Amino acid sequence: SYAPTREDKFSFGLWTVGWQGVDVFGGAVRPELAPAEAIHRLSDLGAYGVTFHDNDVFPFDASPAEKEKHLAPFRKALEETGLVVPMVTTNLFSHPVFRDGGFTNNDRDVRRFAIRKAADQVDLAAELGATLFVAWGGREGAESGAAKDVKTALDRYAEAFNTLGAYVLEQGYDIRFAIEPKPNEPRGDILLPTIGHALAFINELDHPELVGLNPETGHEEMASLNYAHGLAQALWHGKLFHIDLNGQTGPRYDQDLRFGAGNARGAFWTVDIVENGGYEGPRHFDYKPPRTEDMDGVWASAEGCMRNYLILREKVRAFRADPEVQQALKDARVDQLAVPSLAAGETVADLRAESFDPDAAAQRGMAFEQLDQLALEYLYGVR
Ligand code: GLT
Ligand code: MN
Ligand code: MN
Ligand code: MN
Repeated sequence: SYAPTREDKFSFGLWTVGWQGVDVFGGAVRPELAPAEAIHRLSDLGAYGVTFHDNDVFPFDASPAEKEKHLAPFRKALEETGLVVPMVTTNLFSHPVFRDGGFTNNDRDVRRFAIRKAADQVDLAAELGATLFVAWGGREGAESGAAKDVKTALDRYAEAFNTLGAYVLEQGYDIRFAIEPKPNEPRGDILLPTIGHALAFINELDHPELVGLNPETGHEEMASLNYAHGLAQALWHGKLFHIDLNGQTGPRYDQDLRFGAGNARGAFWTVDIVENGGYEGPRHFDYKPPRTEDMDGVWASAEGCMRNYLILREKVRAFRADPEVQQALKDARVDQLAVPSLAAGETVADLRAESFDPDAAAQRGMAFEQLDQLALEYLYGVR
């Protein structure tokens, strides 16, 4: 059976199952979902954690007393279910004040407010025991040319992370930040559009060790990039702090399908790298139950995310354990890539001193197709 347990570390954003289906062409198709109810339902389905934006739980303009009123049932549901909050994030995109973004808004007063709003949510993260703070800058960007001075905007973007990093250190919080790249939508061009852009940006910060990545399947695939490769590179840099799993069918609008829908082959290699690449964080789903669904469909899709992950995990394990696959890996010389090209102490002079016959080497095929076919046969369910 593919029934999830808490050891599987599945988590969901409150905004996923709580999405009412509002899009640019139509209004809500589903009722509001109280955070406490979402927590109970997700717990019953086998999740271990929930994540949320400040304004998924209390309104934008809530007074401190109103905040507490909304937080009380939320906290109670966490206690009753034992669900954890591994990650939190801030909504710096819905309110009209963020029409030009938060941290990189041209208006200084809005930037100061955005940093303050994020800092408030950092406090709540610490209180709830969350160790990760996701920053999705969906409104940080532009549709036009001269309106956004990108180099200066990056100065302000860095300033925001430096300020929040200093705040976390000063408060002694055990919290790190994870930037979530996205190429476009809602802005025409978003800043830090891919994993690679974000990795390079992080290196310019005051405390790069405090900042990593939260790559989302669909966001990389919207840019025709290979999500599993992106995760592998983030791991290589020690920067895979969190993941947003969902489904996407090629370069088009952000579909946020349930995990395993869309690019199924990509999902197979995603599970392979998540399971075997050294990532130990939550398996977090950030998807949107399609607008066609009622609440039963919402819970079916949440269950589907976890089942698809477990189905693929089983297939990946069987693939890796198969002696035929191990032979095919050898035939493809995957093990040879792990041998350094130069032995210890060797230099270019040693390379020049050796004889190499390119024409002979050029005769060798790589035997990759045979290996890939084995993977597909596991995916297609015939092995
Ligand atoms: C929003 C966005 C997601 C981000 C969330 C975190 S909010 O739904 O589309 O990809 O992960 O801010
Ligand atoms: Mn996301
Ligand atoms: Mn998305
Ligand atoms: Mn999204």
